[in-house]
Amino acid sequence: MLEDVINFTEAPIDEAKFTEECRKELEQKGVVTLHNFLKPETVKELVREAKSHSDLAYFTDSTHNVYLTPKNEALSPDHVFNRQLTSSKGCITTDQIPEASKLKKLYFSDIFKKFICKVVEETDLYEYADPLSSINVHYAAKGQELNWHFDNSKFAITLLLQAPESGGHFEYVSNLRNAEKNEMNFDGVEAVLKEKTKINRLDTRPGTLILFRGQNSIHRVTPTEGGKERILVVLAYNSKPGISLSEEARMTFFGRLQ
Ligand SMILES: O=C(O)CCC(=O)C(=O)O
Ligand SMILES: [Fe+2]
Repeated sequence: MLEDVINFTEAPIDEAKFTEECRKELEQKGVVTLHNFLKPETVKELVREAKSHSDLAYFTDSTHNVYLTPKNEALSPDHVFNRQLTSSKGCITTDQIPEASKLKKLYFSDIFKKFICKVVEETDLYEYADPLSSINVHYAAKGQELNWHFDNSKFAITLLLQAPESGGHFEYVSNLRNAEKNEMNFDGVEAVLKEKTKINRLDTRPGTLILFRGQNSIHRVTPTEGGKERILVVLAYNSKPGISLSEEARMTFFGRLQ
């Protein structure tokens, strides 16, 4: 039952009025935050489940530019396009999440997909064709962070399961570039990296769902502080069936292809 997963009183995602409010909010702000989206007992269950599989997590200490692209040798090594940032992220993949998990119930639910379709203005949404990329559980222990980047995908859905004692904040600057027009906004990115721009921070708590347009909005997650790890779920969909995450990205994030 989806009612066991989603708190429909706080987030009536099956209602047209609520759905339209979320669509408008995403259009205007590039982000929708739904607190208490997950039922408290579901959060507890999912934390327990995530912890029981954390030994399977693949951790990478990767370096990347903010655009998540290979270097451009035509530009100097210290050009902002080539600036290398470090991220340490560990996650488990769709195939490592139990079939009976409430995460799968949510991800494959028609009601949830229909809601997301309307909010992001897509006709249909499909799972990834590869067995790894649709649902990921991320773990960030003390000192681990996800550095500044723009996403490759048009939108992302996250669910925070466990917040650290401090740190682990999701920070962003909206509409810093225009990927559709191939605008990179090097000066804008430079200003963010030098912390000369006003940076926004999202208020997120265990059970909060965030729907975020990260392709044009630069964002990061600050280092976890304290002994309690940050645990977060990413749900990813495609607008067309049969699409796999690129082999390069799968090797970087998961260390394997399947
Ligand atoms: O951990 C988060 O809150 C955001 C994750 C993220 O930005 C990403 O996976 O691209
Ligand atoms: Fe991201």
